[in-house]
Amino acid sequence: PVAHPHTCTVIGAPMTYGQPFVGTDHGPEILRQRGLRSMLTALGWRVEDLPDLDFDDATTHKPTAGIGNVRNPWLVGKGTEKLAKLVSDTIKKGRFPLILGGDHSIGIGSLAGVLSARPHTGVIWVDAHADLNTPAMSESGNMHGMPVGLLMEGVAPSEPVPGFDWLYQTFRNRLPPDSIVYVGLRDVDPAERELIRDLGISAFTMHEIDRYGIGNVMEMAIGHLLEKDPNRPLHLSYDIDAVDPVLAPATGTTVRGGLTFREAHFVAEAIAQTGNLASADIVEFNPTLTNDAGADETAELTLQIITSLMGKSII
Ligand code: Z70
Ligand code: MN
Ligand code: MN
Ligand code: MN
Repeated sequence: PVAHPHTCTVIGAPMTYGQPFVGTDHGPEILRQRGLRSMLTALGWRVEDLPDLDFDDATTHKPTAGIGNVRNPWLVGKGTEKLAKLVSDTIKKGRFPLILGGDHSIGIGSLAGVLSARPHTGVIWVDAHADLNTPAMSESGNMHGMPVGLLMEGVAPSEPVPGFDWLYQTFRNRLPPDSIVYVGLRDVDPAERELIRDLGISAFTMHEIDRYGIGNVMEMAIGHLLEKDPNRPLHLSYDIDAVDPVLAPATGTTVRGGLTFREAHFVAEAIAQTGNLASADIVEFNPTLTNDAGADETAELTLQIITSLMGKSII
């Protein structure tokens, strides 16, 4: 296990520009209101709670429209640049960045920041979706479907998307295809499927979870990332849409047949138990897309998953 930090820096990343809906910007404030800080303190963490990043200042001085096939590239680009710097600085201070989305386009900033501070990081991507699109591949133009694609070695575009010069200057580290594992996939675009096959990316879809059980899947997933270096730091990116929409209805892209309540927690518990987890994002909670009961339930589940991944054990 890596020497684990004792201070967790909570980074609110209220991004909405990576997908079509408002509402994902309420995630950080709702999780804080529901007692995130005291739950972390109860687990033994010192907590540094920073003000949410401001993702709206870019609207005043940069073009906001889509460019080519990409929606809001300047807004996502400027916002994720801020996040990348903060994540990298936080890790260099010896702290654990806990990044609260926001839509999953913030993963561009998280991954860039993590790879800058610790190039050898292994990544666990828990999601219904592969988020492996590039602008050239994407059918939607939504940047929450591109964080892995923009950061992966051999996949990332050779020229910057407008707004992403920083990703070709200071944050040039990329993620090798053997340094990520997917858990929970069930809605993958044809071009993404081809890349996963061609690059041999490790993917545990819902089919493998059904076939082997979540216990074996997490053993294989973590084993894949840690086989060459058991001390390797791990980054977890947890899209709440990985969880079945019956349990987590408050998200932009629900896909039936997701993780059960216990599977959703087991994923987080298994990663916490490695002792290697060094940074995490939890994304795509959107309280405005369902009724109040659904929003409450999804918020509570998100908070519980965070406590599991930050070290809560049942006994
Ligand atoms: C699709 C795209 C996506 C989340 C939807 C969907 C991507 N592959 N990600 N919801 N969280 O538009 O690229
Ligand atoms: Mn310790
Ligand atoms: Mn996602
Ligand atoms: Mn998703």
